[in-house]
Amino acid sequence: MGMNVVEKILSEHLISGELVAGEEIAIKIDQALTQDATGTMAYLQFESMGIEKVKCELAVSYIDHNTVQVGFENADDHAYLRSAAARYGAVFSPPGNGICHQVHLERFGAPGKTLLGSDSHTPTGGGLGMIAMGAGGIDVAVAMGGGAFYLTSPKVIKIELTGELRPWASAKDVILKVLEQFGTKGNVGCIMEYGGDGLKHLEVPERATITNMGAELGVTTSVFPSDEITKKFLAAQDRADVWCEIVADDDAEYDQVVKIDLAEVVPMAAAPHSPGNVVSITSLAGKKVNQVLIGSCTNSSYVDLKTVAKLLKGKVVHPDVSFGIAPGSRQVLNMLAEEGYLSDLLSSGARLLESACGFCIGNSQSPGTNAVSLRTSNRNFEGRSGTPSADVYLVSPSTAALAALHGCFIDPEGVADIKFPKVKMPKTFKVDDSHFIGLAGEPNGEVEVVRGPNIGVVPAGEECAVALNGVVSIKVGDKITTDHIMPAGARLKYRSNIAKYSEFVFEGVDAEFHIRAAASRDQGVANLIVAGESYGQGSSREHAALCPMFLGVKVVIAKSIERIHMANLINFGIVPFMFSDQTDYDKVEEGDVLSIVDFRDVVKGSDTALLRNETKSIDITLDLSISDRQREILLAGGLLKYNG
Ligand code: MIC
Ligand code: SF4
Repeated sequence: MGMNVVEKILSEHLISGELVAGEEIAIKIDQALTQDATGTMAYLQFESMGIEKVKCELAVSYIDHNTVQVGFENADDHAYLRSAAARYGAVFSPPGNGICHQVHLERFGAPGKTLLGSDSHTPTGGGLGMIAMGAGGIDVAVAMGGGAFYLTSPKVIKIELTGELRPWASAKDVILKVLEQFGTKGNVGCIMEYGGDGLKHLEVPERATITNMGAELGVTTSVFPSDEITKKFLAAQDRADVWCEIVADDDAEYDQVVKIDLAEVVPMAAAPHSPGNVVSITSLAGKKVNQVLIGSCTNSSYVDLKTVAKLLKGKVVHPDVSFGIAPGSRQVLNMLAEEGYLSDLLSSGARLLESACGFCIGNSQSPGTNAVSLRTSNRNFEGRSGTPSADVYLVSPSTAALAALHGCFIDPEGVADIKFPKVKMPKTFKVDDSHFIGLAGEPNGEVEVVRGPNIGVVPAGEECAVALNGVVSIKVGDKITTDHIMPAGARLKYRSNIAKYSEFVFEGVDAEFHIRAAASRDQGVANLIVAGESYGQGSSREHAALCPMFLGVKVVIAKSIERIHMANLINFGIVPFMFSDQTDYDKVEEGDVLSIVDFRDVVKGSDTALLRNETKSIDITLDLSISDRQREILLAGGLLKYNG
């Protein structure tokens, strides 16, 4: 039987288990990627596991998230990461080099390889034909130490692309279409594999936009084949040597096949407050816009920015619009500068933002009260921008540029006076690796790791208790994102200091949560979180498990939990139960006292648990559907204890 692209790459990397959807498998990781906001914790855990050097083929430590440097904390984090990279043998990509996913695609990604990154948009690498996945920092630390990565063997969904995109419709609109169809929940355990005739019209950066925002589907990852287009891209990056062909066999099988005719894709937007809330631009035409921001790991490539420059050349953006651009990498920015496009952008009124995550993570450029903000990024969760009352729409670069010019949403097909500027891929990119440190990847045990006062310690988990006696310290609804659980933005600088960062758990949902939780923890009462569907959507930040653990959270009971967050909960010893009957969600309220008498035995080997709601005198059945290895981790009190 023939193999699809996913099977080809996974079978080459399989260490244990079978490629049967739903089974736990372990795979070898070739490349690892960290960014500063999750990287400090990843390296602290790497160190606390006693690993002496990076053992996978390549590890790159990027600084791209916390570059605002208000206060000493960010700079201290950078110094820690820079010295840790030198000591343990990782490549260091300093601030200014660009956003990890964009830079990795340009300079390091390679077809057929596996990549594990402590960032949920690591699947960007799937645009090059690699299996690239996001995970918690501790899983990446294990992979950097040469350990296997455990995941559920995926179902593979083929997205068969036919036809060619019309002018004004872009890769962003393709992934928005996929999101419209599949939504942001219910896709756990799947990989999207793109194929079909339409591939020949999609360049690598466009493919990467699609795999990047595939993260919002909640899938394990997304992947394109590695073909002649991949080869051309790598050659233009002066990396033809890493190319190999990986295409699905003619008789490859899939769990599901969905067809998309690219010619039918129209410009779209994800409306507030979810990437899955997809509407057509036509339906928004005329709506006033206050802010337009172009950048992020989704849409900040050379072609994206050049398209915008061509649209804006010789024009001035609308006076009511605050317009910012953040080129994805030093390479992109340099090329725009050398070729004069940067000047076109600046003359149009663009504010040049750093080549970094910046606005996307909400640590700069927060919109005004009730403002409408158009962004080319991938997440518009409520409050992520830093302004809870703002309405953030996610759009393509050309939709954003037209709105910047006109001060409102514009249906591009109705704009008679502007022609769509089709930008071709450059034959060669401007390659300059001189700013990476440690490209040889040699560890140097003599280097002293720099630890400023913001570099905390990794809190230790506690062994699983015999019985659970606890209280529902918070009850939340559906689609609670990791931004709700553990806000980034202004709080980002505390990522390396768990005691401090824990004061902000659920800050935007219930600012008193941390006080209540710490009080019951200190009285020896376990905290439980009760949640609806798709709990823990979004970021890979393990802090959304680590900080609750620090506050004494022992259990999450939800209708469903997203993949990366589920793994993070287990890694930090928090037991992830599901309601056997989802209507039981209504039978538990905040403040209810709950118990599971045989808690440890359940964790050890039972698929169900009987939860007693002492306050309401009722019993509720819960499911615990995890692997034996995950049970061991929970019993030990988390992965660090399990490994130690
Ligand atoms: C995000 O886009 O939410 C982030 C910030 O990149 C996160 C990582 C983090 O929280 O540091 C992600 O996507 O994993
Ligand atoms: Fe950075 Fe935004 Fe991409 Fe996350 S989604 S890696 S914050 S640019």
